[in-house]
Amino acid sequence: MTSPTQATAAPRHAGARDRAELRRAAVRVLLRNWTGRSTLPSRSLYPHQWSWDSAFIALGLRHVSPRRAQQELESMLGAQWTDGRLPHIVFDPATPPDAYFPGPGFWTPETAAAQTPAGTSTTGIVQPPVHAFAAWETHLADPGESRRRGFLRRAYPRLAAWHRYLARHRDLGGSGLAAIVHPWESGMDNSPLWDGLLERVTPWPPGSFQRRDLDHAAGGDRPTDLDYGRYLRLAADYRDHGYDDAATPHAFAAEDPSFNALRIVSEHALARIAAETGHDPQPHESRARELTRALTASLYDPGAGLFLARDLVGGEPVREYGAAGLVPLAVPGLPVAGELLATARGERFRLGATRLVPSYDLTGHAFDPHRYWRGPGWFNVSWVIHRGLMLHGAAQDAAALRASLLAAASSTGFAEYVDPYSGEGHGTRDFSWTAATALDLLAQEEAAA
Ligand code: 9WN
Repeated sequence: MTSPTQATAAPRHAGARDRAELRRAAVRVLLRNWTGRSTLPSRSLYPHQWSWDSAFIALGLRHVSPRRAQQELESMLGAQWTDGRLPHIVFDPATPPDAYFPGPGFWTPETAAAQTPAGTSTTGIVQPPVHAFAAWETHLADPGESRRRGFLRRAYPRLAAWHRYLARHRDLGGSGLAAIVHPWESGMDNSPLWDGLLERVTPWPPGSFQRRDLDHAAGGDRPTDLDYGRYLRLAADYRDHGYDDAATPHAFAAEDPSFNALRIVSEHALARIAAETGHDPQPHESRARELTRALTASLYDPGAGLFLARDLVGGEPVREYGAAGLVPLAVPGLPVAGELLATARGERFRLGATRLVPSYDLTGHAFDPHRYWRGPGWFNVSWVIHRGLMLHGAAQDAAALRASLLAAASSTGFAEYVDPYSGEGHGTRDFSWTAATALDLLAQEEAAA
């Protein structure tokens, strides 16, 4: 493992030709991963449409084709359940059912079929609600085209229903914050934040299921079979209770600071979308303020200078420090932004010395620079933190992180995640949100020049 003292600074500046080449390469990735109605995160490892991936992909696509970015989001919104939830995966009918595990046969039959649009096959869990934010930003890329197509007019009721689902069905702790009921719902699946909570879950026995991810990625970069056994148990229990949040005896339930912070960012965007489409923005603005208060009161830990997740089964804060706890930096008007900035620059995350923001505490007992969400840096998370740095006046840190993200996207062939010290790529390559966030950062870099 590379030690912190060996961390090398990423090149800060690149020439115009390098930038143009990087842009072309990023566009090529998004074109290759486009199916005709949405973008696959990866043709090999993730051959379907994923929920929060689509939102990040739209943020990049809007610089290439605002219309395609709209379609990306419309395709996700088109798979909305009758209760308002947006599923974490929309299965691509053109992909063989056994190309990804757990595939459509695991999730959809019987219970879910009644709640999904006809002909659509989805999972029943969710992912972080970045969609309203992505929809608003997509609109801004070409407001004329967006209005002509009635993009926001059609999207608003669906986005509002999605947020209503979270408020009505996922406030399992009674604080107003939404609970996740599966680690996959955090999007940071294998984070050490969830280790203690998962110990209560009886895993499916090894050998009772056939993973497909290891056909496409190194075992040392991915979760273990024990993790998978637990993921499957939780998903099957939820499925077998009809994905009914009140009826399922959740063995895993947590308030995740990242999920809720992204929800607040999207609630602010919903207010703008409401105003643009002739609806009342006020309820969204009030909810964003209330949720910011609840997030800070319930999950901020002054001793750590970081937001912690809360275990709703055990009723205690989770004393593990992850990048999820820095994501609230993207929340406008966050009262503890200064403290969070200090933590980002401190020894746990070493902003400026690391290539991307590490997904987990560099000094933590479970830190691993290569394994899935247990240390490596992810481009979408760093993109959100970059936005937070800009929002809270840390323009220099933001510019350095931006340059470092672009250098890593380029040198790794748009890797899924990178060693936070060396910048070495891990997971799959030609990964869509890596290309999409690079496109957006290139546009921001150009605007700042
Ligand atoms: C399970 C698609 C998704 C991302 C998640 C990431 C990974 C899936 C997996 O890939 O999760 O949802 O099979 O490991 O953790 O954030 O949305 O890119």
